[in-house]
Amino acid sequence: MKQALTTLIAAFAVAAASNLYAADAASGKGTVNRIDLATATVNISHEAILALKWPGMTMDFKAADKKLLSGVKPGQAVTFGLAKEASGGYVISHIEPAQ
Ligand SMILES: [Cu+2]
Repeated sequence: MKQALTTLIAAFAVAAASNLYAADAASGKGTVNRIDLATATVNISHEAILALKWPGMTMDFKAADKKLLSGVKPGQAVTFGLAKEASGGYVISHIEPAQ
């Protein structure tokens, strides 16, 4: 039991270090242009996302929860994770200022 817990903590540490959470399909980097809390939407000019074979582009992303958008602001460089929805689309699962 204790060993299982240790393994779990180690797995989280690796996930946090790689900035790719267990449920994420991909992670990306970009700059925030606009945030619309009413619709939980953020517009980002993002770099290429190789895991999804997306080129760099400017687009709206829906956040899984609008609270995720409270830690970032327009003009800021950010890193973010994308989770795949049942519908096949991608939503922001986490987003934070770039280091
Ligand atoms: Cu895009």
